[in-house]
Amino acid sequence: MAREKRKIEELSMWEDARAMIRKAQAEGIETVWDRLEEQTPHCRFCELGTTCRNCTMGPCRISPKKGGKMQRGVCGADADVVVARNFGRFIAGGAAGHSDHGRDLIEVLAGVAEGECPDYGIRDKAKLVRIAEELGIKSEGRSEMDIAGDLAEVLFGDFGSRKAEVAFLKRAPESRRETWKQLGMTPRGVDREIAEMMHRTHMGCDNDAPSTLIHAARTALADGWAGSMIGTELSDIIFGTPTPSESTANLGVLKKDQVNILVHGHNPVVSEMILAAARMPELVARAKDVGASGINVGGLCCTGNELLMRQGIPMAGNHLMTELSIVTGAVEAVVVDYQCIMPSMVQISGCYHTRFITTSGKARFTGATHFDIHPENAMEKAREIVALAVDAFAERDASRVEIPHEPVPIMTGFSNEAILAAVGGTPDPLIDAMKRGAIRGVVGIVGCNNPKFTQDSMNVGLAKALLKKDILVLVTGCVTTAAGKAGLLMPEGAEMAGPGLKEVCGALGIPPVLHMGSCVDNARILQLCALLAETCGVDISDLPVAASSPEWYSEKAAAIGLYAVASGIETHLGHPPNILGSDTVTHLATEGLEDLVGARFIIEKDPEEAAERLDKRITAKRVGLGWNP
Ligand code: SF4
Ligand code: MSK
Repeated sequence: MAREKRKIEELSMWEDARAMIRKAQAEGIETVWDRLEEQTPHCRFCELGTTCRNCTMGPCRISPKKGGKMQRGVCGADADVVVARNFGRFIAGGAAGHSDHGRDLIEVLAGVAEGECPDYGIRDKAKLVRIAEELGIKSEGRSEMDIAGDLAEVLFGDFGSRKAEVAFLKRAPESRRETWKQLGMTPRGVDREIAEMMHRTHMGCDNDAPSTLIHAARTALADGWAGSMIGTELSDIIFGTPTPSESTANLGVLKKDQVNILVHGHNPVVSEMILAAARMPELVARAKDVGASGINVGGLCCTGNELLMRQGIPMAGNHLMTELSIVTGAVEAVVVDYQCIMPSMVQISGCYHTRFITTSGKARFTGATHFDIHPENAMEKAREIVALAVDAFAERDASRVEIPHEPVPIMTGFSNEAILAAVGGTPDPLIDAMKRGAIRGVVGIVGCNNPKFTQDSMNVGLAKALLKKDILVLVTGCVTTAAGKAGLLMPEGAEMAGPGLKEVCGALGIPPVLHMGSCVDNARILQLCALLAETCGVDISDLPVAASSPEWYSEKAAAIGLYAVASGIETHLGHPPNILGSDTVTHLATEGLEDLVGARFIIEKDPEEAAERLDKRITAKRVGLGWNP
């Protein structure tokens, strides 16, 4: 029987999205939902994770029918081995993405130290000194540039093979590090763990699913405690540590009378320059010459989050809004760096006057206009890009412009430094609030959109359900815009919280959901958990904290989930990774890891039920600490 096509209301919970899906349909523009429809049903073997293409004796498929034919690949690998290998490579892909992003920041810092990147500098000097000292670099009597150079060297070392453990691992509680050591999970070097994952999963190597999964966790930990953490800390040093500020979100942030430039991707190295160029008087004057009243830079996905956190730019949308933003007909240019950028955006841009501009040699798109941006030429190229966008304004077809909705206000900028400052400089007041049950627990809701879900329904549904239980929610990545559009990123959102959380938010003037940044900034959450654990004298797995990625889609999100679990943080996923073809792997992920690392994955597609299950964990941990449940 043919499946019924999903109604527009089932595709997204947001009116701005629905309006643009309607417009796309009316204009004959294909979107992510159309392609999902065409791809459904997906290959069952691939969904189960039991296809293997790791050599040319195959490709092979392992049948889910126990005892039937095709129980092993040509080489003899069974379902457990195939699923574990696929999952390991999936994690390696995610860890590589975050970590290569982190490496790009080290290169900028090294370039700044050597005087080769005049467009960049050190905006948070105190943090530079603090991090350098933390990593054993002397700062007294030395120039900033010398310190920055040494810091870059130490962090470059985290990518290699010469260390017993990555530098920031010292931030984890001793007991956690001991667990990792016992399990052979200590991340030694980012590139080393990723390369070893690829090696282990070559035909004829690691043919024991648990062993492969332990290394997958090690690879993910290299992402969380090194690649991502380096990305976050160096972005703060170079571009400034975020402090609370207000902005706006949804497609209504686009301006009818201005040149609209959307920055998309993950790394602030390019987007910070685009923003700086867009604020230059000569380019604003050029915009006025073509009839616009100014230049408006808005954010998409995580590059948007980076600039929102530090510069307060408005957020046009998250992952599933990226195509739809162009459908407004009001976008002169989409400027991208890397990750999570749908290739279809090139075609959709081509249906309008929108210039689709790539900036990284690592992320070229056929049909895009490419500007090869390096730290040495960034501002010069950014100026050219903004000029191109300004000139495109003249080609905008006013009859095709539709900007839905008024933007909603949001509050952002909650770095750990800002959170600690808000509670008086130490974690003690936060812990006191947790002890007395005003804040019963903390859950980080992070990650993506996935067209398989009604956009943001899980992200928002889970956040709301947790708040009611006096559980403080931290968000990063694409959940940010979801929470913002739902009114949860404003202090007034505390009205939706339980009495304890409402009281704390009211006293501090903060929202019940705190925005902590982009995908790499989940490292901030790791660091916060480590700090809370150290202050309480316990392991991270003893804390009433949890994580969730309700609508995740990417390899990076899986890596985040795995480093959270391996760090002792129970993690909910709205749907499973492609592992269900192996009982061993599925059991390890959802049960067995609890015995090894003190946390596991929960898979649950209903937000209320997920909140119940996370609450159960939080309650158990509170009891374990001797706090009232
Ligand atoms: Fe098939 Fe084994 Fe080759 Fe994979 S590694 S494609 S299971 S023969
Ligand atoms: S951008 S990884 S869709 S959060 Fe970081 Fe959003 Fe997920 Fe990409």
